[in-house]
Amino acid sequence: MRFDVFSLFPESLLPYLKSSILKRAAQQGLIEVRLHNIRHWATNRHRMTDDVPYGGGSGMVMKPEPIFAAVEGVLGTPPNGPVILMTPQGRPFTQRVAAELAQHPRLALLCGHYEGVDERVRAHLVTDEISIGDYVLTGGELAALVVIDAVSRLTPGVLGAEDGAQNDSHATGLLEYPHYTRPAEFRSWRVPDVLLSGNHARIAHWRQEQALKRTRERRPDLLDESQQQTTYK
Ligand code: 6GU
Repeated sequence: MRFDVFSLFPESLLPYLKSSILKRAAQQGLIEVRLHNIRHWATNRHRMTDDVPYGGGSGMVMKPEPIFAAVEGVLGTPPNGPVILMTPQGRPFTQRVAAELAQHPRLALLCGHYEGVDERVRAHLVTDEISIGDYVLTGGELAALVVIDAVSRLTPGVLGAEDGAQNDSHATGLLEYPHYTRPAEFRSWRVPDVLLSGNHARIAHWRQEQALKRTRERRPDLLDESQQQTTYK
């Protein structure tokens, strides 16, 4: 899986990409993340990447020229593969969307900043828009990291075991059952007997029951099959 990230602050993604599982995945050649600074494609006198909004109002808007030049320069004209704008106005990011994106060999992630990007970028360059939740971030960089992380761990080989992601919360449609490790007793709190029983059928049954109970208590909305998926563009 290859990711091309377009941002005014691409270095802000580095520490996370250089840690733990994503670092190892990149070292093994399973993922490749290329970071592109949009400012490098700004050709005006002060390498300006934003400007005041037509019609007035507060905040700055990211100019279209450097964004088109950056994305088309890296991905061709028209761009090869999805070009995803990270924005609170996008479709909600879910495990299902992560699985859908993981089917592509290559994703471009465009991080907005300030009040947003010129509408012509959304209308004529971007093929998808994603939000990671109903709150507003200062920019799309953290959201891009969230997408890279969730999609990478669905990329074959990135997680240790072949079926590493199969039982995740949300992958099954349910929250995960409780996990325990040694010691069997810690500060008088004991691990449930069933998990020490060695009876794999009983353990599987208990886990399924716990997953259902937990989902009912915490996220009853996940059990509601009438839920609809948002589609976009
Ligand atoms: Cl993708 N970007 C920004 N700036 N804020 C967000 C978001 C994205 N998703 C939720 N809030």
